[in-house]
Amino acid sequence: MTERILITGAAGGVGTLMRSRLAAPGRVLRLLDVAPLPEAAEGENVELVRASVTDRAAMERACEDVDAVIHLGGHSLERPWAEILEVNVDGTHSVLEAARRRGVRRVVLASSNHAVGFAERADGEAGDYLFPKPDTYYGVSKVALEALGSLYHSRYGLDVIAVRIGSCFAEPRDERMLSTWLSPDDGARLFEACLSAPSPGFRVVWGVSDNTRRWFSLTEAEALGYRSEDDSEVFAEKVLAEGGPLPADSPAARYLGGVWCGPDFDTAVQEAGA
Ligand code: 15L
Repeated sequence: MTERILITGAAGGVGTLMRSRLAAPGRVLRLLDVAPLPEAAEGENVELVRASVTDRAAMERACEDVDAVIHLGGHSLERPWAEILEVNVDGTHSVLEAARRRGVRRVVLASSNHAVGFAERADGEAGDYLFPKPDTYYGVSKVALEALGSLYHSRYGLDVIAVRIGSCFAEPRDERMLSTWLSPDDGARLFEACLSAPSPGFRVVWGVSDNTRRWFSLTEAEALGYRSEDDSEVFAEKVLAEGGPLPADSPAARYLGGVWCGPDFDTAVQEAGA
């Protein structure tokens, strides 16, 4: 039987890294984005949908005959409040509501370390389900995403897994990412575990590789069947030679969210001009 997975935000950074990695025999990837998506390559089993996650009617059509949704869509960086509210919060509501109406039983949500960005590194390994401590409006939207996922599980019985992604890039880019890195291959392993775990209910899991310098629990992700095979340490020498260590007393060194906890990400003050 053919399985169909809808991926929102498929043209974005994580979506692009996952497109080839989540391809599998007997699986159709329905790729949705408001931005243009690269055409299907030879032999690629994909359906392309150009739409915004905020367009409820389009989302309902996109959820037709779908087995599971991986919701990566939305702003991936800090933005003014109105934009975060519309795209990240309303957008996630639209995705979950479309899934409910079309009978999709499982939704995997891209949450972020920035949902708990103001948690202090000195407090030790960040556990699964660490209470929210967002560092930005973007972080607040990820807390809302998790709350919406919890609601749609409790009230409607959808299986919902919120993955608090660390830093999913081809390679770690700075010292912090030696701790927060989720290798693209591990990302695909984790999403596969989220898709296949029997009856997960509602979960919040960390999305990171088993890095030597990891600050995060892997307990809940491993309970779903995830096994990391990568470690950022292989990049450590190069990364530290390029960027050097962070000043120990900087917000970037103190908090999980790194520089997002510093003044450059104080959107309220920037929006007010004071
Ligand atoms: C995120 O949530 C962002 O989407 C991504 O661009 C990175 O900044 C990442 O977090 C991170 O914290 O490294």
